Amino acid sequence: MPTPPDILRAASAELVVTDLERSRWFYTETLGLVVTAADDDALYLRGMEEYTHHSLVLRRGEQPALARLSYRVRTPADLDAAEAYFGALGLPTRRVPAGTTLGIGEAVRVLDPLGFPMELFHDVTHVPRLTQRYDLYHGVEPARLDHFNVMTPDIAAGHRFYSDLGFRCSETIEDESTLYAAWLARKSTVHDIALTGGAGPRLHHIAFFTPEARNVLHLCDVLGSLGNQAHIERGPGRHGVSNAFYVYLRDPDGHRVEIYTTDYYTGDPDNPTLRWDVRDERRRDFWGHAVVESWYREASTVLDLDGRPQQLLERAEPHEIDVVVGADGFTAARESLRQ
Ligand code: DHY
Repeated sequence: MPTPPDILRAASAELVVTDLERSRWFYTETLGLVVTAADDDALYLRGMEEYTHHSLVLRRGEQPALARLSYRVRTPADLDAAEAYFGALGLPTRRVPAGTTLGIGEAVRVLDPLGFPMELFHDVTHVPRLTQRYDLYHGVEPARLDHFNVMTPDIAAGHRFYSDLGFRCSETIEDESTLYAAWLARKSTVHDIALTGGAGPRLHHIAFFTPEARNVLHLCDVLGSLGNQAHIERGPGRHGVSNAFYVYLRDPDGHRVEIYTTDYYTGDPDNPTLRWDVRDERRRDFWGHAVVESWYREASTVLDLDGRPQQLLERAEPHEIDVVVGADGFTAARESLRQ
């Protein structure tokens, strides 16, 4: 096999949204992302600690969907490596010229074996640092895109694909026979991508890192004050997996966005994988709070390289929500509760 491309990090996502003005309100006024560029059909957004053009593109369209997950690679030569590597796996790849997405250089697009449209790029437009423009901070004071979370039926297959591509697995949820979820990283955090078991390919969520837990709490307070509490889906709380403080929101199209802070360093190459038992009530919420059913079941449509919605493949293995009792708060597997 050719050597895989050297991926640095999850760098940006492109979401199709149906009402660009309403999405602008949600992502800029409510969350506090900064507009790098805008035209009639798209918004290019970034956090306060992002020095590359954008980490989120919102593009106007008929149906809400994920158009693309983009990763930055270390050198321009990694694009050749990507074409050779994905080509050898028999995956459909496309090289697109610089500027196909505003601010992004030449890129390689590939449909990964899980059905997700993935893009790799190196060259990018750098933009002014806003890190110490405290006068501009608002909303949840988002620092940067942290990770993607995708829903896929076969977690073991996804784990294999990303591990071969050089991702390190930081944590899993499993039992004796089944892998329910996995968290994998290229940068030195808990993840750049997480795999959640379910019908797929669907986008479970994208996540932005915020400086402190108080930012998450303040956002929830503001959403409540303005009567916008329906945007809060799960949390706030402390994750078991990752140890991060979190809240999950749903944007005006139902795309899920996580606000995430204070996970831990994973950069040592032999960092051990933390394996959570699916029966441990602390794995998803460290305080044992219930996980709402919508969080397990709902996710965004994913487009192929030509912009067509992908067919869903059902999960053959047990669903996590079916092996825990309704909600995480009850802890035990169905079987053991019955005894
Ligand atoms: C978990 C989910 C995430 C994440 C870290 C940990 C586990 C969970 O609580 O569901 O989305 O970023």
